[in-house]
Amino acid sequence: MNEELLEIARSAGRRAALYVAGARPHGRVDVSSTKSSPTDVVTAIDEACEQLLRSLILRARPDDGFVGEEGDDILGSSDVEWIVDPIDGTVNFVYGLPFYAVSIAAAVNGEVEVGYVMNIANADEFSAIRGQGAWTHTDEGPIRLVAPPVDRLEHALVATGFSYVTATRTKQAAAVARMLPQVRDIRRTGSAALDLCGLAAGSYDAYVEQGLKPWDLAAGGLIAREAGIAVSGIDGIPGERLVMAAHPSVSREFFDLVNACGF
Ligand code: LIP
Repeated sequence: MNEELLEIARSAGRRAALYVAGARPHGRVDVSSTKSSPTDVVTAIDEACEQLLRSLILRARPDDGFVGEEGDDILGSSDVEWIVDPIDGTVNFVYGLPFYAVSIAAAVNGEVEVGYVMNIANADEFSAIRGQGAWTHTDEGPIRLVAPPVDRLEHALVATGFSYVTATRTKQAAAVARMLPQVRDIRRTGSAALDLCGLAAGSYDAYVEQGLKPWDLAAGGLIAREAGIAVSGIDGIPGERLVMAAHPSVSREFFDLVNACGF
């Protein structure tokens, strides 16, 4: 069943990515509305992409539930719920920075079983099935993702992100300032899904962020875990309050550093 769910996610994700890439005008994309703050933007392409994903996925599995960033949730009658971010990294999409992704996860009885993420800007694809590993997909075929170890925390390259809400960002910036001297460096790319896939692919060694929604985290979190990354949060559970992730070679030290820096 999980293989079928991944094939649905991949097929819909590829169609949606083609739509978004084709619909994006040259230059900056018009913003149609905002959400949690004046900088939390939504575009008409976000909304159209989510509607496309919803129609493609529910045409294949009409009894499933659907939770998307931009639209009304659908309570299904099956055991499967789709968790979808049509464009993760919306600000990057608006500005034309090449880090924005379609992110699709399928949860069965509440457990994320399948994750699919594609960077729409460069067609980098990542996928995972729970217990069966994480993969990136190239023209030569799928390549298994196994995250590399880090020799010491001071050599860890850390990805992070910030809330759209000014008061929260201020606290996050102070925490990152305390962390920066104790790690190799910080990267802030603007897409949680691609940050987590980056850990799986060895582009980063650790990640910390607060304020993630289920659609930011579901697919990328599974892909990172299936590549051997420890993904955690408050009381060990990643969620909106905190997501922290690192290779097991430094995860204990990194999680202690996250707490010590005041995230
Ligand atoms: C984004 C996240 C990112 C976070 C951004 C934003 P969106 O999601 O993926 O990690 O730092 O502030 O929340 O809003 O582009 O779907």
